[in-house]
Amino acid sequence: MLIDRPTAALASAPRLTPVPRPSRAQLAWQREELAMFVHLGMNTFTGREWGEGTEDPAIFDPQHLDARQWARTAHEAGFGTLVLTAKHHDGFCLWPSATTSHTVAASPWRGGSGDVVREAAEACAAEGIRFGIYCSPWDRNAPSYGSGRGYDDLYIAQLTELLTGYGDVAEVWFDGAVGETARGRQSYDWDRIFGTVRALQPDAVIFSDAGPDVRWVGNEDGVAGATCWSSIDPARVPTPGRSDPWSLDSLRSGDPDGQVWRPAETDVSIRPGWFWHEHENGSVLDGGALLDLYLASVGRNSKLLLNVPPNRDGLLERTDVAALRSFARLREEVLGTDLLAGATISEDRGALVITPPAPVVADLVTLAEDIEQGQHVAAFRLQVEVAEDEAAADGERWRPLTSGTTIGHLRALRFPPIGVRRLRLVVDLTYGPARVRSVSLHRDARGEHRRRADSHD
Ligand code: FUL
Repeated sequence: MLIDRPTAALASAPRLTPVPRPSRAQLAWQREELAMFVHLGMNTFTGREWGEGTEDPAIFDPQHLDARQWARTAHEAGFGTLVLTAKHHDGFCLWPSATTSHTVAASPWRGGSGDVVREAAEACAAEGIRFGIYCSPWDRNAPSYGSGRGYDDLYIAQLTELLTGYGDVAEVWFDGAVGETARGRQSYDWDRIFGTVRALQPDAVIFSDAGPDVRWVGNEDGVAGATCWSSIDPARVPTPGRSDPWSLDSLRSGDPDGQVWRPAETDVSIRPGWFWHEHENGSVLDGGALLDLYLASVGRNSKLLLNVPPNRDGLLERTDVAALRSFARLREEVLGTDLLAGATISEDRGALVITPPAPVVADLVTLAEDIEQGQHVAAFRLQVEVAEDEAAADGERWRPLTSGTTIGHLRALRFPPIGVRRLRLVVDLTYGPARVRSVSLHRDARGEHRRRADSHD
């Protein structure tokens, strides 16, 4: 239910820096909650995850490629953006780049006149979702890789083609992978790279470990930090590609005193690998597992970038499509019903008391903070009221239900099923005015099945 009044906090910590706030693009990015990653390329045909750069373009032939199927599946399952691997580490370009001959133009697909980037961009436009691009800086095919400026120029030329030839790009995705070559170790000119995106697609959000707009969550397991601030100290992760615990910890949790707004994106694959491999067809996450990922990422103030890779025909597998549909259905079943609908709110000793029209049984709570003015809540608790004869010796009728630290765009917390007559929200600590926008209770019947199954083990 929506909360129509300010939420008071018992204590307030002084902020050491001015409060960062999201830009319009960052807000739109986060409110979308779900984006689909599409890994397709040489690896789809070689069965590898990282190609060498020596693969023969003759093997790239996804004969039934249908980008409309990808975009439609994404859209129908509630995903707002599709991010395509225009080039992976093997350097093979899914568009006919003028910068290299290692592209789709040298493949048999569509007789050498195909362009996957164009088909994907047009499919997204036709299906009403946004389009994003991942063009790997690490390139094991480019002869100039490792030479410094020569490769920088090539990479900027590729980005320029991608950012000027395919309409609006909502997200530009960078990883920090670097390869050693006989020529040396390429160090990327991030200022120039980010500057190129800003100049050519000023409304796009730029993702990398080091932002600038959106940060990596620090792992590929699909789980954001239980504490997850959208603000971060940029000095802790100044460039992409660092894997020391100091950086990963910062990416995972953010920092309440961070000077910049840089929310976390959680990238994870629906399959064990990022690319399609036949032997992984039996290891596709099902709808329930995807809902768990959603609660552990979006439900921890992050955005979920879920990878769903097309097969050698250029199509998403039936299993993957079915899993996405079941994920959408489950989201609707579990989160689409707010058991606190129609509840009334009152105030009690600085806390909010929420009374549903009739007692409800719930096992999941979701809270949302109004983040337009920044993220402030650092600690909160939820309590349930027990009957008079169950009250503590001192007459206290509020029992702990669950508690957490940050809220942000969304915070989801599970607990064993419990009957709730009244719910009390206590905000213990904030770094600014608390603005809890909604509190909802849900029932995820799957939890009970699982627990039952567990108890049989
Ligand atoms: C990483 C890459 O090394 C993986 O192959 C994959 O593309 C993942 C999303 O990003 O940096």
